[in-house]
Amino acid sequence: MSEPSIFTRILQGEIPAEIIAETENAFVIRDIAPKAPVHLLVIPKTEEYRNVVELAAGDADLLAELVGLANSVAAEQSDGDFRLIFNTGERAGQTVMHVHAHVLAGELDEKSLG
Ligand code: DGP
Repeated sequence: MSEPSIFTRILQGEIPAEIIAETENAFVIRDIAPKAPVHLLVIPKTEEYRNVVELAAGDADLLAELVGLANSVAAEQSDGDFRLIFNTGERAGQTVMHVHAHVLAGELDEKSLG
């Protein structure tokens, strides 16, 4: 087994982070380095899928759950409009190989990319 991802360690309480929303299969934290007034990460509890392509192929229902959770936290934390970004692969800026969606909301500009 490889080491648990940083998000699994957060979920298990090993690394401090406020879980601001949670469903049966996913949870939400604030990004440690926000790129927008509201910058959240929506993360499946399982780290089985490294990226959104694997998640879509392996568990489309879980992908839909992430999108629904993103929508509800964006409505709670901002005006309901949001940008949803899945960095996929290192050259696209993905640093944590445990699939997660960046939710960016508030006053956004073209640089507000997760
Ligand atoms: P990505 O680059 O797409 O893999 O996004 C990973 C994000 O995770 C990055 O924007 C920063 C965030 N992040 C990394 N470590 C931590 C942490 O310990 N706590 C929180 N809240 N966010 C983290």
